[in-house]
Amino acid sequence: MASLKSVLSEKIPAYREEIKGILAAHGDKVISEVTVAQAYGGMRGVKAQICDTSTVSPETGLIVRGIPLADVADRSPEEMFWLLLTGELPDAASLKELQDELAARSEVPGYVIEALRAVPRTSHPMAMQSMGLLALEEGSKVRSRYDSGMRKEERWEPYLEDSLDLLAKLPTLTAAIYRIRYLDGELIPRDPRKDWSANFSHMMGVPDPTGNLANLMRLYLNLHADHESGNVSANLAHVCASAISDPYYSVSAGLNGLAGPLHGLANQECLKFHLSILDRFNGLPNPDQLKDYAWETLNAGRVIPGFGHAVLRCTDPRYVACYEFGRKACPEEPLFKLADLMYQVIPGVLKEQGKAKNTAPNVDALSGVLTYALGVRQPQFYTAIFGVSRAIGMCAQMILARAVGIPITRPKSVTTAWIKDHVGMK
Ligand code: HAX
Repeated sequence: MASLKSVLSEKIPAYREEIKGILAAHGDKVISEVTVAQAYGGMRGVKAQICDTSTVSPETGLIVRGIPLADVADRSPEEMFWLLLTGELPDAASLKELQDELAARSEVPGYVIEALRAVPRTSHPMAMQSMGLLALEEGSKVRSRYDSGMRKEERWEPYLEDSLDLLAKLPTLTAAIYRIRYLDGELIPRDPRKDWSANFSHMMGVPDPTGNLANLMRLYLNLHADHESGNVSANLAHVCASAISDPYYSVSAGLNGLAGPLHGLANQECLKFHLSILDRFNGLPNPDQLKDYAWETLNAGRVIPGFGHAVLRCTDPRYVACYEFGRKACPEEPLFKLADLMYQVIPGVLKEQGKAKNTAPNVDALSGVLTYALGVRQPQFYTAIFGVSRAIGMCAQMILARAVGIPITRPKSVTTAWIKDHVGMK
């Protein structure tokens, strides 16, 4: 048995040396070029940042520390956090120690709950989640250690401490948001017999007679944890933490990006899209009706949520894991049947339109469908569930970045006048 901190303490010196060696021998080698189109196009495909927790292969999807997602999809989110950070899965005793540690740190101070109660019930759960983390910042060990003069090599330690606190409290905070925002505001205490994700669904208090919702949350919180570092939420958190803003500020920044409809909010948008279809056709449409509806959406200048991806050029393996889950847990649900029909119809429509580079579904095409089918009927809340999970990856990435002393992010921007001059335009 080992603690996460002791494993990291052992591994970090070698990791630092490895990077030092690469930089000394190959620091001047070119790994990417940037075209004018990429500079105007969201930097798509520009390789200019290191992320060792995971990588996204366009052809096969997420690979976590060299392991295809499908091979670790059945692990717990706590195991995923350990794997992202250390490159190994914990043994049973080490996992138990991490889980006990998270349990011991899970209480959210009363003033934070009061702050959540103070905002209007029309506030978006993502705004409340981000705000809740900022309220928790008061307890940051990064900030207090920095104020008392911490050495640069030590920075990863309080980042780990804050991350453990933050991750321990985030399910409590987010379940409280659910109960304040949608129910009677009575909070449910955590159950000491349950682990991190089981407690999250327990504290939300949605009836779960089959246990399927708890199982879905375990899968969901594992699958969404990390997706390398160029995506909006991870990138925002990374950039924010590069200024030695602590994990509360940095994860909050990441959550603010996750709240966008082209990123994390897509699960909410996707579910709304599914519900609108069932509503329009008073049940399942036939394939032709669905095709017409999809064209109507595209012709109105809107995207089809849950399809396409900035990096992936295949069916998202997270979608596949959700599909397998749904096939067992709720195969007869009209929403699940509709998702299946969309899988058959939408790629063809997008191909015919000829714009999207990837016409296959991403995880958002199913995650909301399953969450709704298993009893969480408030689509606006879904991105907050995603946030609980994505915080795992954001924290892992910023701990490692501090461990190897990645400096403050500061790419160079250029003006349109500079571009015109550079390419020889008058
Ligand atoms: N429906 C309609 N049009 C689509 C589309 C879709 N599902 N996916 C891509 N396109 C369009 C783009 O809007 C773009 O159109 P313009 O040239 O008119 O701007 C064109 O196809 C080329 O886009 P792309 O290069 O294939 O994709 P991008 O990297 O620009 O964008 C997105 C990737 C995920 C934002 C995009 O596919 C999209 O909007 N999908 C729907 C929303 C969605 O599912 N988002 C969740 C993605 C997963 C995620 O991050 N989850 O958090």
